[in-house]
Amino acid sequence: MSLQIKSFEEYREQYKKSVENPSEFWGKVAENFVWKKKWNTVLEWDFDKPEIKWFDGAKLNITENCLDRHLETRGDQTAIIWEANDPSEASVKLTYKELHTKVCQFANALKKQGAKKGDRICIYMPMVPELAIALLACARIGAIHSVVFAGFSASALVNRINDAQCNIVLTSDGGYRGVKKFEVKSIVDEALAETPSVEKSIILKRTGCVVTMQEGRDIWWHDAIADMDTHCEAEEMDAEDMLFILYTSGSTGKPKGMVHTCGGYMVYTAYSFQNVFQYEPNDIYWCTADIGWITGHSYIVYGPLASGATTVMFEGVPSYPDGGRFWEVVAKHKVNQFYTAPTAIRALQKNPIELVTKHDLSSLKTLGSVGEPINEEAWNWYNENIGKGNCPIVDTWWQTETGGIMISSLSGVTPQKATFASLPLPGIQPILITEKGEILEGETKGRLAINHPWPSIARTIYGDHKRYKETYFSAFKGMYFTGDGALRDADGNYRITGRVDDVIIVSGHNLGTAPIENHINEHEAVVESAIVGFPHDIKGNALYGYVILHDGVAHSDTLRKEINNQIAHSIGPIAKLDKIQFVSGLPKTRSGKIMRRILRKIASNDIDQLGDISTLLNPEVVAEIIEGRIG
Ligand code: 7RM
Repeated sequence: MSLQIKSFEEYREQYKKSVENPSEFWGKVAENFVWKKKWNTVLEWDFDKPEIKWFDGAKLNITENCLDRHLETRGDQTAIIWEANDPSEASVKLTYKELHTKVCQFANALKKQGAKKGDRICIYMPMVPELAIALLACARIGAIHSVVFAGFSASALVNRINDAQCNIVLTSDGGYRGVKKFEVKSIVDEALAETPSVEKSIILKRTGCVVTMQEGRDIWWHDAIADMDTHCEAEEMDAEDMLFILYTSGSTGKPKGMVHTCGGYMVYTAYSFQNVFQYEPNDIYWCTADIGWITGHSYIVYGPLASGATTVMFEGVPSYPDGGRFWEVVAKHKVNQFYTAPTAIRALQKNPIELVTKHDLSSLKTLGSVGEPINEEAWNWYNENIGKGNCPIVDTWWQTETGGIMISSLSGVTPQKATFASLPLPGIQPILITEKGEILEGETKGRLAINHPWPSIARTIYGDHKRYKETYFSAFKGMYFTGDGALRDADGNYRITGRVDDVIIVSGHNLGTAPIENHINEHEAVVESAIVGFPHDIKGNALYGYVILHDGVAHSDTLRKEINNQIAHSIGPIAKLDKIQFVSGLPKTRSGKIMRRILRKIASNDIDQLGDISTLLNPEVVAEIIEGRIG
């Protein structure tokens, strides 16, 4: 792989160059891609406006980089391996040639249905190969895709379709996820009653469930592609034209439609993919995320395909038919790079170890983690049982807004340190800063900001540039603020400690919830925990802990005492919890992030307005927690 850094020394050299002369550095990286016209300038930026332009004046189409350019060199290599929810259903392998054909064919179908450059197209589909084809077909014709995770409710879909004024919706009849066969089209029908901008919907048949088709609006996918030409000229796009919108929920208010553009996003996702995972030709790479999240966009579809990789797409869940499914799939496809989330690791860690040991995991070379801080216990379990102490773990810190991985070790190339995301990628300039804006040097902890643009930074919030500025560029002048807190060790490694909105001030002491949770989780009876603050007459705020215990462990005050002793011992008595509620689960977003907003409200007995909980992975747990609340 032409973009790969191969030694720690080279990393240091490249990093230095990227900081000293970012334009020269990224200009060179960008030469590894296919452009229809070269750029006038590599970078123009102003974080005050804010305005960021990478490769201005350049023309390209990202699908020519993900597909056409591989046809000669690796046309018969598998581009996508699709693994079904049901292990007895045959997997699907699409070569680069086949993928190219299918993308072009569907792109023509989109045009026939009236799609054109600049249109916003909503994609609400389960994890089937056609989902990847849909993204690429939109990109082929210059339409802007807006993928909505096919598990979100009709009202979530309405908000997102209306915000972007989408004219077409791509969907399926239904989908499979674990034991569930769920409806998709009926949710779209419900949503489309409130989305006047939508003119057409194309529906893929997946489960064969009964659907109602609306004359003039709805058309089956197979009918839409019938007779379509498999040749489709790629639309010429400006580097700064929008490639996609992806919604991310803020801690308050309506979701933010993050806008990513064609040139910089392509360059950075491919560059970071090749370096972080150290993908080698013929490797099989698997990221378990759903394409409904940024991780799926960047590291199932665009980054790997722009690198000519073989990427696995998985329709199912880690627990079906049993908790060994991930390892079965690794063995089946001889996966070399495996990328998942700490929440999945923690869940799988609870299973009997035979579910791991009965599968041959010897193909694995690199393990990845993303989405939240990985606690030491989970890191060790992953390292020992999955990597057999033999696979570097890349703990990749990044955000929907950053488009690509920002801080991570490069597998086997730069040093790793458990629970630390470690060093910034070339081109990424992290800063630790106090709440008041004083820049901190050396070994320290603070708020994490980035003081220079990188190619895949989101350019705006769709339709709300003011909110973009306020959210990311107003906390610290001239810097992008991540919303996360971090600490830096003497070697410059970063450990992300969690969102800074998770800091609670108890009796004047700033307490981050993440370290307290980590210490609680070390208790042998504890699976997972979440700490929030609630108003307290004397302390200002006090701590409320929600704790999940291992199956069969009795809830007792003795255990509450033990947990508090452990906190007092490891952090200090100030961090002891006033209230500890044992729960069977924590409310989580679909991407595994704890919804602290809800827990905070319950702890404060403010349960009348919990807000929208329909997008949660496990909304049912909320009632249980309210019921068992400690007043
Ligand atoms: C990729 C993704 C972003 C937020 C981010 C952090 C947290 C993500 C890590 C992490 C610690 C990590 N995009 N986060 N990765 N925290 N270590 N390796 O997750 O937009 O959905 O979330 O997730 O708080 O700000 S996201």
